[in-house]
Amino acid sequence: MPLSTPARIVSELASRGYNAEREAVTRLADAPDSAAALERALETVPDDALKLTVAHVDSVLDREESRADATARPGNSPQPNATPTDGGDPSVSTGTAASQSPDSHDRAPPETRGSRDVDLSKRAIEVANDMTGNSTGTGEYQDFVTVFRDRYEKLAGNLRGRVNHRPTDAIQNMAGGSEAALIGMVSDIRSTASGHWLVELEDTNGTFPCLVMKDRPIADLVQQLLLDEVIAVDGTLADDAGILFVDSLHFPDVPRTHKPSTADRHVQAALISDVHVGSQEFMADAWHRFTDWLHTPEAEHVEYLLIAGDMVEGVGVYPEQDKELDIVDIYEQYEAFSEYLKEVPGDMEIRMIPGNHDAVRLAEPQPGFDEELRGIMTAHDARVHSNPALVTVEGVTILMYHGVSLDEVIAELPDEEANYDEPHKAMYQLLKKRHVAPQYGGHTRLAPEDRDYLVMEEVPDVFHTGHVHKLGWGKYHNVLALNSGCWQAQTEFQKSVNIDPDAGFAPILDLDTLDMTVRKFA
Ligand code: D5M
Ligand code: FE
Ligand code: ZN
Repeated sequence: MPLSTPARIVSELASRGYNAEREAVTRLADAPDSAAALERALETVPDDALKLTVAHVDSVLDREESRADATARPGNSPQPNATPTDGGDPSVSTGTAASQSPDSHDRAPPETRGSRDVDLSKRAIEVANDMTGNSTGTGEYQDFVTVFRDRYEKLAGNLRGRVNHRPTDAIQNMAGGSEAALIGMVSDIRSTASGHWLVELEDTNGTFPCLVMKDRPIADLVQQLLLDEVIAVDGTLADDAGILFVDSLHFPDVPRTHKPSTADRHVQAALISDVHVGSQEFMADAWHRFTDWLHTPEAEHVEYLLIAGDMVEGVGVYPEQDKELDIVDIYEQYEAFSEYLKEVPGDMEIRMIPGNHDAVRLAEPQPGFDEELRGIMTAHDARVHSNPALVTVEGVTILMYHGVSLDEVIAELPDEEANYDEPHKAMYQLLKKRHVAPQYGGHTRLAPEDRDYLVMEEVPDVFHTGHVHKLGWGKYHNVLALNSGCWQAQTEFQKSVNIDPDAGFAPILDLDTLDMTVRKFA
């Protein structure tokens, strides 16, 4: 098996019972013949040692280099720079904005990078709800019926224990004045002439009108409703049983008792999104400072990098976008992105999902990249899952979703429930609705599949989105909701509509405590 990527080197070492310093893996990956270098480096490891260090790798690469130098043409000496490291010089970026001006950035040479221990045997990552390669939808009417039915069934399952519901057609036949409950998808929301709310609910048998009186406290909840979400209502039927007067309204929601899982060692993940490589506003200097910091001892526990979409700027995403493109070819954008990824320490595990700027279909769920794009992005064996996907890292379940529906939630709901300055609050609404993109037909496009991949069947421990380019986080019923900002400075469009992006931040999540720290690199 060719051992050209750090991830392959890492798994090869792990299969032979070795741990490795991060930089050792990076250097092996950069060697002209990684497999041979690995074999020779292992020969230099004493029998009782279980860790491959930079010194081991350098000892064989130095020999190789001098051998190659003897035969190579002048000026053509092979990679990498194999200067020995003292194993922990933290003299690169501290990760704070003030510490370095963009101009002082001098691509950190390997010798200033710390070499850190990674215990690869402790790594664990599992992915669920990834529909890449399993797309079945043809976009026919019947597919929409199937996906909405599935949404209804799954979310009704969450609500059944809370109300004693009847199907819509059975309610029609009940005696006027009786107590009744139903579970349905919101198919219409209207205010009546006298200011009350008429909410029409649809189940698999039909629809039924429900009236929420404007002076009831639950009227506030109507303001939080989106079309197509699934709720339950409890109330009293009118005398002619033609309408339900609502007394209580229930969302599928996250139980308040939810207990998140945590990792059983101190390990961290960097959760970022919206890199937008290829845009003139992509902040390369901030990115370099971030990746330099990842090589410092301060970041030694950051073993995972999760990217929630918009890796590149894409082409033809918005009108006039081409005026702000630095790279106009989408494949070249991914090639450039792949180069930026190579700055990340070689042993870090990278997982990504696409966003609306990436080169996959816009309709959600969005599958991970095709073979051609995967072929371009070979750095680190970075894997691309679908949007959304459930990524469980050392026991912590992270729901990754790009976040296009957040624009919709923010536009539709009252400001105190959802706004651009507090993007996590809009995420709370999605958690409450247990669906990443409830409303169909607006900003958010839907590709019907054999089931609704956008339902949150499982309560995540962490909900990670991007898209709105704003940083914000908070806990909702013990679930950490994080919108991770971006790496793109304000675009002309954003200027015109007063969007002030939070750019150049890297939120770092402790997987053992679910505490967050945010580092600024801009
Ligand atoms: O989206 C970044 C944010 O900016 C997101 O909230 C949408 C909004 N945005 C950006 N450009 C436009 C245009 N041209 N129309 C409408 N909304 C826009 P991103 O997906 O990263 O571009
Ligand atoms: Fe974006
Ligand atoms: Zn986006």
